[in-house]
Amino acid sequence: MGKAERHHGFCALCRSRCGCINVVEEGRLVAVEPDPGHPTGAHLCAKGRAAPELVHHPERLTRPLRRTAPKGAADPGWREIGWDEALDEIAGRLAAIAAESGPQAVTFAITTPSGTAMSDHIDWVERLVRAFGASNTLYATELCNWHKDHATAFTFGEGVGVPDFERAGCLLLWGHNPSTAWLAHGQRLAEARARGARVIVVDPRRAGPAVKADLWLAPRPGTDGALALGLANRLLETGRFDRDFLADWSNGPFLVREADGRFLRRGAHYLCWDEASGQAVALDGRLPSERGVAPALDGSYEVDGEACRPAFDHYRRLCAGWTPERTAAATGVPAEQIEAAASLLWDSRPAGYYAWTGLGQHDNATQTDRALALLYALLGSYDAPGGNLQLPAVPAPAVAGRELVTPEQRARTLGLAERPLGPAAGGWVTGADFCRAVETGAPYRPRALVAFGSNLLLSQPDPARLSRALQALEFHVQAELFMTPTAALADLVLPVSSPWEHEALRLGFGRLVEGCERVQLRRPVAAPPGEARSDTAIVFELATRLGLANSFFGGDPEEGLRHRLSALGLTPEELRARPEGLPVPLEQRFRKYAEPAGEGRRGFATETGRVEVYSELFLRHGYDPVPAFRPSRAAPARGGSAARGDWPLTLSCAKVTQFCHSQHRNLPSLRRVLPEPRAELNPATAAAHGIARDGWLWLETAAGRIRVRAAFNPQLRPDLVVAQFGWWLTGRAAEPERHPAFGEGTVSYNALLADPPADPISGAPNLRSQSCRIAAAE
Ligand SMILES: Nc1nc2c(c(=O)[nH]1)N[C@H]1C(S)=C(S)[C@@H](COP(=O)(O)OP(=O)(O)OC[C@H]3O[C@@H](n4cnc5c(=O)[nH]c(N)nc54)[C@H](O)[C@@H]3O)O[C@H]1N2
Ligand SMILES: Nc1nc2c(c(=O)[nH]1)N[C@H]1C(S)=C(S)[C@@H](COP(=O)(O)OP(=O)(O)OC[C@H]3O[C@@H](n4cnc5c(=O)[nH]c(N)nc54)[C@H](O)[C@@H]3O)O[C@H]1N2
Ligand code: SF4
Ligand SMILES: [Mo]
Repeated sequence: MGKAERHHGFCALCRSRCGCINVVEEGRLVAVEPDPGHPTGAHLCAKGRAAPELVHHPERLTRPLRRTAPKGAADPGWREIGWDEALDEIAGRLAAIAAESGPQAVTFAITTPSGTAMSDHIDWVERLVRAFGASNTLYATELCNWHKDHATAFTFGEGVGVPDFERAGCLLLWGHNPSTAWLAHGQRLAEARARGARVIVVDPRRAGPAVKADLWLAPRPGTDGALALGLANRLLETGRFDRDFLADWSNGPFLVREADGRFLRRGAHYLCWDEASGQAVALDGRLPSERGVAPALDGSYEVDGEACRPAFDHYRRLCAGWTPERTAAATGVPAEQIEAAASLLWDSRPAGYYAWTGLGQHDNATQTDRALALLYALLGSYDAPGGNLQLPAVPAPAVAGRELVTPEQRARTLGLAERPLGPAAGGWVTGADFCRAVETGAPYRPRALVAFGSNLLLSQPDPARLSRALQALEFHVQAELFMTPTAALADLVLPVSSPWEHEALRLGFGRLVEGCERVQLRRPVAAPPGEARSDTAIVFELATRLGLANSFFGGDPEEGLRHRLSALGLTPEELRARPEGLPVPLEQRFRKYAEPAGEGRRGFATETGRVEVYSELFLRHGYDPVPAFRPSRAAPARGGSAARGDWPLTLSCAKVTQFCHSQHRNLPSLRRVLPEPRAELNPATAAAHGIARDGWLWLETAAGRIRVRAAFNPQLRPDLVVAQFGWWLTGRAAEPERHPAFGEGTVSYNALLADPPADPISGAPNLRSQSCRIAAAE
């Protein structure tokens, strides 16, 4: 055995990006260990520790592959080709399609940077998409981060931020399980609890932090919006809300005309009712409190002959309908728990919160996000110490190329006409919109797909439909580590390096200001298998062949890196000499909305410059201006409607610690822990169906059925089943049996969802409150 070398790095496999020490012997990665000196290096999860199995996996792709058999053939007839041939062909085909049909005929897919190492490359990949002139990126954002990052901006003008774990008095986790999904957050939450912070978890499942929480609320899946309104109602009815914050910093005081729901304006100014002078006054850049104005938040007024009410009154009346009894009936959360949660939130301020896919994967997710954001606004903790913070970032120039997007390019994004405020506004196409355009050719037909990762057949709902759409494409390129069901449909497959095999720059690790300050250039510690290359290298090569070298630093990634670092006064050489990273000093400022800006204050980046209690933007688009709750809808039965009684159980899903999405089933140490797909259910429900502990069961929806093992969970509602998604390898890890992504014999959760109903604003399909039934399968 040679001498082991130890290299600083960070694990890029998920959002946590844990600092680590990579242990290398004779060119092989043999272990990955925590790096306690790193802002996120205190712990590693099993996936990070299993990295050597990933890096040196015998099934890694090693050479570019070309399909020689037609799509649909059982064997694609892969033939190894050289990189030049592959890249020349891709550039040639893309250029030809763009010349004939416009660059919008080429769709790109980008795998999630929260559950893969795509975070190493995404800026450059996005730059390629934008510079090429493409209008559509399949990015799973509607299933993943869009609500917390973009829907929240309808209320606060920016994304959810992160809770100030170290100073919060209360932490509210809503459909987010950091123990599984974000180790560094899980760790900070545990520390916060240890120093006495209170914790409230809203999750139908008692998992992760819910186990030790002060309060665990378990709503029926998809009823979160009603719960948020019911909680707000308790605070409003009892006067427990930060009235001063709302009066100065929200549009709650703005008068809304009864006639059309629009804000009352005088010239360019909004009006509020001043209780001090008993008349309507125009709001200007100054705060009401600075002008001695006492804005009304409730009541009805007549101004210039128009009947009107403050925006806040609309919200209050909406919430008033959500009495504890009605909320309890709608959500299944007992009224006492609703009151207890409201009290805990208020009494232990400042509060921080986080919500993720438990909230997002629903067909009512956008308004649920609004309802939760407004509940949070009532507490007055926004961007305050102990509240949700917008963290500082090192001032490196952005290279993702947003400035390259033309208005015409953006206007062509599929889904923009149907959902102008949704992901399409950012250039992201939903899976369903992509399929529809391929099927109908309207408004135009996507002809090619260039995918940087993504296992669409497993991660998107309705894989049968998606498979037909992918096979209808003229040209499909997939950059991958492994031959997945999705890659198997491609014309060309490109082998990519794992994060231990290429260099990557990380600007900040998000833990307090010290974490944000850390700039690290992770060094490769192993050679890529065969000819695998990094996504970044592929992007620069393609950009050069597409004549875009001018937008790509002459086609040289090193120059791109130098450019980014020069703004920080750093060079690649300096960072390479300091593999643990260097700090770029930053300052954490609080309540940035109150900072002076021009004549007034910075405010919030919304239409009204205030926290939007009432969204006139939504009203103009035909959506509820205050977040009325609409129950989620189950997918229709194939070929007509089935009787409701046929599908008596609710089906939801959650992630598991051992795997990310459809990945990692082939890593033996992880697979040993979780050998087969499981579904949690109440033992009483299992007993009623003759299903034994750990026994096999059929999980069936109107669209299909999968066979999974029963995992008993006595704390789960008896009418709920929570399954795992992403399974397609079910044999032993050494020789993984491959299952189809859909059809008989599949184990993929998403095959249970055919054309599920989608959120009217974001297009998020309902993945987590479906109707199902179960039967013993032994
Ligand atoms: N180990 C691991 N870590 C990951 C990933 C992974 O695949 N595996 N993926 C990464 C990515 S891309 C993401 S987006 C994040 C996701 O991170 P999270 O969203 O935190 O992860 P999930 O487990 O998908 O969902 C969180 C919780 O939502 C609950 N839930 C289900 N239905 C509902 C509902 O209707 N209402 C509420 N309130 N809760 C509900 C589930 O029981 C689950 O505990 O994780 C990232 N980290
Ligand atoms: N039912 C259900 N469906 C879901 C979810 C759910 O909770 N329930 N979660 C949703 C969420 S939050 C998300 S983000 C999506 C994720 O959807 P996807 O982005 O499709 O994620 P994966 O299924 O993990 O597929 C990622 C693929 O990229 C490859 N890969 C990994 N790293 C790299 C890399 O660095 N470069 C390249 N080129 N390829 C790489 C992997 O080998 C893998 O095949 O799934 C969504 N789908
Ligand atoms: S939580 Fe696990 S997979 Fe995610 S970055 Fe940390 S070690 Fe890697
Ligand atoms: Mo995600």
